[in-house]
Amino acid sequence: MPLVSNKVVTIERHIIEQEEGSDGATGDFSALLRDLTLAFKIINREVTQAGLVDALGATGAQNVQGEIVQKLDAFANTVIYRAMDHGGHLCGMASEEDADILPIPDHYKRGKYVLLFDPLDGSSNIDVNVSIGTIFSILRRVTPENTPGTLEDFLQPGYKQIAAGYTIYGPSTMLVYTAGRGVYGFTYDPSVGEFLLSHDRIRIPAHGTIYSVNEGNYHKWDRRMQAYIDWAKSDIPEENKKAYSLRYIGSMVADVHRTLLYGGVFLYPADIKSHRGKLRLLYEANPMSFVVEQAGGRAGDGKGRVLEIIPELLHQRTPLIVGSPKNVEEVERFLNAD
Ligand code: AHM
Ligand code: MG
Repeated sequence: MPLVSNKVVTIERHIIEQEEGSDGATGDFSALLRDLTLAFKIINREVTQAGLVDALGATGAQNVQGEIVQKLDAFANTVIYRAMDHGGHLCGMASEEDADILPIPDHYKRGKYVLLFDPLDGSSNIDVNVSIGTIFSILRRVTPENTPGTLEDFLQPGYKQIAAGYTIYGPSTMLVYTAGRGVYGFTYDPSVGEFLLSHDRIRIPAHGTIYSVNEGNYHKWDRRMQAYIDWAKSDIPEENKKAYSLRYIGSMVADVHRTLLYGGVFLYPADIKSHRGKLRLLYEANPMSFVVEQAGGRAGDGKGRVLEIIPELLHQRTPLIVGSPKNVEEVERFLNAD
């Protein structure tokens, strides 16, 4: 993958340059992404301090600033809402943490986009210092301008996304996004407080040798899914195939990020307990599928393309198979077998 050579490009500059090249650009969209970036920086600050909360906030209930210590996912949720409610770019938001649409307060201007987000994905990893992430998706509203956003604005298929991406809080913090013209990755430099372009035009390998799935669910899967996993971890000399490696972090952002860079496949299939899988279509599957497709990958639910699913519910779940095009085809071959 080509690393950027000599130019230092902040995410802000990059977004502006991208928007300048598109028809009918008003700067509105750049400003929206800029506001979102601020929220990610604040969340990053808190996530990287997480282990210190107990040490510093000895009384338990308050941190060093005298604020009530919130759980990190609730904190991230509040930060994104507060960073985005007054910019004038959105007519509503929806979060994995909230049952209903989050309205824009009446005293703020309403804009032409809606934002959907998972404020801190990978909840089981939050307290153990393992990579977690924020996922976002932006759609253009379909209801009349200057009115409050309604469910109709949110329940749009994933191929209508204007932009999507994620921030991964790991050994370093990275923001990866697409606005429909390729995928770009920025690494956060805390010393200057900026996300700097580090991964230009990311392309996923056509095929990889890693599969990523919670194999503890094996006995709850359909036999076709079991057959794929059995095949994936087998040496098959007549096919010239070696056993794939298994990597599973349990944070979708981290597992998909690795898949994007190294190739392979990430799966969260349906099982006998969860007939529609676990992951949420609007906050998790759609944005990650958009990113991976834009990088040359593929994303399906076992029946068709994830981005073509017509959502019926805000918190709808979907099975997900996402990654290198050839790996996803391999899975689909098994799932479509008799
Ligand atoms: P969350 O939104 O509660 O964090 O759940 C989503 C996460 C994904 O990041 C991850 O891929 C998956 O749940 C892991 O689930 P499991 O623990 O069943 O393997
Ligand atoms: Mg989640």
